[in-house]
Amino acid sequence: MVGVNKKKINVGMVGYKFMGKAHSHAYKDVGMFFDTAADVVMKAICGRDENGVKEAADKFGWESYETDWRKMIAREDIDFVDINAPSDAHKEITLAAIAAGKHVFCEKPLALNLADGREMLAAAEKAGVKHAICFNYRFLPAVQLAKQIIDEGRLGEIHHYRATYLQDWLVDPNTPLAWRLKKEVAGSGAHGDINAHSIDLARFLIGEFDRVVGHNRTFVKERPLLTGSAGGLSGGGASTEKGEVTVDDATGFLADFKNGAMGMFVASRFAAGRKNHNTFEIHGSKGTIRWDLEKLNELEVYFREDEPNLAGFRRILATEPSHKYAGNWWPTGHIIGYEHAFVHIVYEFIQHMTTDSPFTPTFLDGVKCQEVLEAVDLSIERGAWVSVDEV
Ligand code: SOE
Repeated sequence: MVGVNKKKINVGMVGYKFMGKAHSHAYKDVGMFFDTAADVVMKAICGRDENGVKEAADKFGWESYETDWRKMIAREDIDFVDINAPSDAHKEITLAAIAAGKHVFCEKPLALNLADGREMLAAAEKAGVKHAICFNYRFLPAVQLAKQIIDEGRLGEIHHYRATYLQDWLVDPNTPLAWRLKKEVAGSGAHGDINAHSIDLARFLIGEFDRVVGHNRTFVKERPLLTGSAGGLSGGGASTEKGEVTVDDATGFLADFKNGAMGMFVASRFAAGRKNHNTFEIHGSKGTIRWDLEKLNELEVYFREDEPNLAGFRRILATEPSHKYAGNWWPTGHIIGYEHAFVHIVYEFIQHMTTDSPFTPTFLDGVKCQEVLEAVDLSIERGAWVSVDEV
């Protein structure tokens, strides 16, 4: 609820394309649907291309725009900095924001590598600023319900955790060489980009990883260079010149969890027909739950205690007021979408910054995720299992 006498909290954001739009929407909507402890003010949006960032400021409703993030971070009227520029910029911008005493909200993956992520976490903790990483999928009502079911023991002992994150935006070899395909910019390909989400959801839902062993592929080794800027996953023009793809197109791995569960993960951008197929299926001694981002309001459940002649999977539509966050939107059955998870994480981080309420995922979760990502990479180099505690 927006109030005349409420405190204000001013955000400055670096990035204005795909995630910049999703985060801008969250800042605009959050006060309309959630009773925040402070009203968030969209003070400044920052991007290198003045025409592009000016258009975004006008379209998304930012009070001002900057083309130099250092200038924006130095502004007295900025309380926290949202970093959703490409991954190679996360560390430098985040460390500068922390040094300026700002709270920080960073898109995933936290950094290009584990050492950088650990440096960012240490800096945030030393400075005493609040820090968050945007693992948005934790904040969907059906995923929150899955966690409640597991935490209440309704699945019993967890035996299996299986996750896929499948897209198909690169299956065409003529799709240009976007920044997500360059190791020096993205850090890794499907692995750091979307296995990161599956790893975070697994940690959120069933706990810590013990050891992993993986494999990966780069199916298309070179692609047309990109001409012009591409906002989303692809788009932009294709040059006649080609450049090398320096990241994985797909990475799969097996995992053992510290609680004894067995894990299987695969992330691919070559799964023709799968558009944003982020799924998990969890089997326990008392039953099973399954979730699919492409049907994000639904949770499939199976409980062994059901009468045998009535036993079977059933679909729970997580839109009841009792389902976390769902009640803030619409009456039951009026479903929500991908963008609403960003509103929820923004709400929780605003509360964390202004009331010191509990909040995860913080940079620690970003580092824990990076540890699993790098343990998988090391296992691929060695061709053998790697303990996550080793990296
Ligand atoms: C591209 O794979 C992407 O935009 C990811 O970067 C996001 O984190 C994911 O939520 C959707 O797909």
